[in-house]
Order: sequence, then C-alpha cells, then structure tokens
Amino acid sequence: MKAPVRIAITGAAGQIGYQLIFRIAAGDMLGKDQPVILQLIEIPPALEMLKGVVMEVDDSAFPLVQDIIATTELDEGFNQADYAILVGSKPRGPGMERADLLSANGQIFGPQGASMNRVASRDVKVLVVGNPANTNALIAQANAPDLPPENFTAMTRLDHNRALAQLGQKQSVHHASIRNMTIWGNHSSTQYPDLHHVNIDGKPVMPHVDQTWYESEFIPTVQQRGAAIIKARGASSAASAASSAIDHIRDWALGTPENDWVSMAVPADGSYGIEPGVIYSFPCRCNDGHWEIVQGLEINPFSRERMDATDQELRQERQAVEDLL
Ligand code: NAX
Repeated sequence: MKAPVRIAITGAAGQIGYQLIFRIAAGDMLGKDQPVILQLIEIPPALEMLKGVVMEVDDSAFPLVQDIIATTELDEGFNQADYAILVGSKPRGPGMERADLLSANGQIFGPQGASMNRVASRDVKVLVVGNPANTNALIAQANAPDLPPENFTAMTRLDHNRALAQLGQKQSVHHASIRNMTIWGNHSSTQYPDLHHVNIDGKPVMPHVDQTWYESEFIPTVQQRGAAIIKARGASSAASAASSAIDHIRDWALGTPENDWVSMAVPADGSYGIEPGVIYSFPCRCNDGHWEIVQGLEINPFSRERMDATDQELRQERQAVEDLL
C-alpha cells in the first residue's frame, strides 16, 4: 500500500467541490492504488453544509480515503498538503466591476498562498479553479515565496476539453482521436483555442477546417461555453469543471499521454513572446510531476494577434491587483 497523499480543497461545499471530492475519493485523480487524506476548507457560513458532505463521503466507505478533515482554518486545511485545489472564490455580484472582483479575490488567495507557504508540503502542487483563475493563481504564488513558483497553475483544461468536443462533433470523429489542442492565455472570453497544431489520427486538421466556422463559430463557442451552460442549466458548469480539474492534476502528477499535450495555465517564462509576470495557458507536456511548455510551434499572424490580446488582458488584471503581489 502506498503512503497516503494529502489533498486540500477550498470551496469544498460548493457545486464543483461536491463533484470533485467523490471522484478523487474513488481514485480517479491519482490512481486506484493511491490512498488519500481529504483536507476540506470552507468559510464559516458553509461549514454545516461541508459537514453534510463529509457524512456522505463517510457513507460511501471509499477504500482509498484514509482520513477527512473539514475546517475553516487555513493552516489546518493546508497542513502538509501535497496537492491544493483552490475552488472557493467570490463570484461577481450585481454591479461589481472587474477590478472589485479581482481585489475581493485577492483577499482570499493572498492568505491562502501565505498559509501554504507556512504549512504545506514544500512541493505542493497548486491548481486554481476559482475565477479569475489565472490572476488568483498569481496572487497565491506571490504570497508563497518559499514554494517553487512553477507549482502555481490555473485551470484551462475545461476549455481544452470543450474545444476537443466541439471539433470532434464538427469533424464527426471521436474526441479521443484528436491530438495537440491548445488553449492560449486567460481562462476568460479572450482565451484563444488554437487548431493550427491539431491532428486527427496523425493528420493535420487545418486543411479540413473552414476558416469562417473556425473564426465565427468554433472560437466563440469555446470562449463562451461557460455562459451557455449557465443559460441552459441555470447554474454554472460543475461536473465538467471537476472532471477537468482531475484531468489537470492527474496529467501533471502521472504524465501526459505520448504524442499529445494538454493546456495548463502556468507562469510565463518568455516562451512564445509571453513575458514573465502572468499565469498564461500554454501547451504543456508533463513527466515525473513536472510540466514543460512545448517549444518550437510555429505561430502565424492570426494566432499572434489573439495570443497577444489575451496576454494584454492578463497584464491589465495584474495591474488591478499589483498591491497584493
Ligand atoms: P459555488 O458557489 O457552488 O461554491 C463555492 C464555494 O466556495 C462555496 O461553498 C463557498 O462557501 C466557498 N468559498 C468562498 N470563499 C471561500 C474561501 N475564502 N475559502 C474557502 N471556501 C470559500 O461555486 P462553484 O460552482 O463550485 O464554482 C467555484 C469557482 O469555480 C467559481 O469561481 C467559478 O467561477 C469557478 N469556475 C472555474 C472554471 C474554470 O474553468 N477555471 C469553470 C467552472 C467554474 O465556473
């Protein structure tokens, strides 16, 4: 039996948390042979509800769950955490400006970063799901100077998976035969889903893609899929978001499949002209618990313009929270 790993989850009583916890407990994230200790973090008004979730995890008698901690104390929740999935955040209220939203979330992700800096495993792998995810990850990273900066990532895997589904349906192929999809930039409506490197069963897809469909249907559908789900379901994506968070951590921890890559928002390092200072989604390959940005892809002017626009948005977000960095 492997030693258990500690997984901290914030916003654990929310809708994404409710999907995430049971899939992790079932071994979908780190494998059916990896015991887990769940460290669930909430704010006081949601603690009662979190207790209900814990009761349900207990009642599921998952063989892999070694222990469950439910807390409102950050240092207890992040104690020795090997993975931290930061889901809880402040939603945009009526009349709230983007800058207000960013700074309200800064008040959440700053203390969380500082707590992980104090008590988490020195190699804790952090995935930020709560929006605005990229900038929240930047704030957490800035408040955790003793942890490896590259361990702070944000989720664009849901966008990546949405792009696979849209392209598969359009090309009448199963999404599993699609390789090398890329989401560039921010998890927002400026993100750029890029088909130029995609191949299906080993053949480049672009010669079969209608440019009008690409520009006026595919890209906007992927960018605005979150809003379409809210309209249809009356609530934001939850099961698909949890599933994508599991994909993100699984591939980071256990490696990406051969001949493929995934989209992860990671600290920019100058690759593809995106200067350091933002958490930007790139095509990444993972091996042995480390990610690497895929290098050497050709970027045409169409892509360049869109990659720069989403970078620009991230730089503006950064400016709005500069005092928290
Ligand atoms: P819910 O409102 O259902 O749950 C959020 C939970 O977080 C609540 O239980 C709340 O009590 C808790 N919370 C709030 N502040 C907290 C804090 N400081 N510490 C700990 N817990 C805290 O939202 P849900 O649908 O689960 O969505 C959570 C976040 O994911 C939102 O910010 C949402 O915008 C974001 N999303 C991100 C996606 C992505 O692809 N990156 C996609 C799905 C989702 O929209």
